[in-house]
Amino acid sequence: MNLSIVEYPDKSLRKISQEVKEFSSELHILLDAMYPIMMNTNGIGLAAIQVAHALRVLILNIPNEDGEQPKENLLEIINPHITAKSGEALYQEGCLSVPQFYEDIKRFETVSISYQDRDGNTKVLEADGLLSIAIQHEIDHLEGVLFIDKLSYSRRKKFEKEYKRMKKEQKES
Ligand code: QAP
Ligand code: CO
Repeated sequence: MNLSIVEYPDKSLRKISQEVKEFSSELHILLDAMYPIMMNTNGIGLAAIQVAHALRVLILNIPNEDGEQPKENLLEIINPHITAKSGEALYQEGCLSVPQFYEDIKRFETVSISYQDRDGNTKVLEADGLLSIAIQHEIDHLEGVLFIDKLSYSRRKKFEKEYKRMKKEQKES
């Protein structure tokens, strides 16, 4: 499967992703193709909609203390639901679909989720720290929401201006 990252302002990022009903080889092929694209682009999280598949599928691989991302730490999360959330945390986020832009975003500090794995088994996970932030960021993608949507009006305007300039410079070179 040949995947590429869809970048803002592509409107397909605004689609609502659909629940996975069949835990078939097609799903496994998608998951297996998402992993290398995330690693090769220095990502820690990727939702299927970012590779043009509007399914409630996301992967996460949070770096350990040494900054490494061994494949054993890969999380494959399908049909997630947030079951509990608490606290507040500010973290400088980025997104593979919004390259070269990072801003502080306010999220819950801790979230609990229930989800399914690639075989359809139900799992639960309580997360804090970067994993919690990443889960919330990726679940937003399933609803067509980007982290830039959470910026204040003035910061969003600043972003649009900087981003347009960057895209223009990319085209010219
Ligand atoms: C979402 O984001 C996230 O702009 C995952 O040039 C972000 O993997 C979760 C990336 C922050 C928690 C905290 C972004 C790579 C990767 C870029 C990513 C870029 C290259 C973003
Ligand atoms: Co993202």
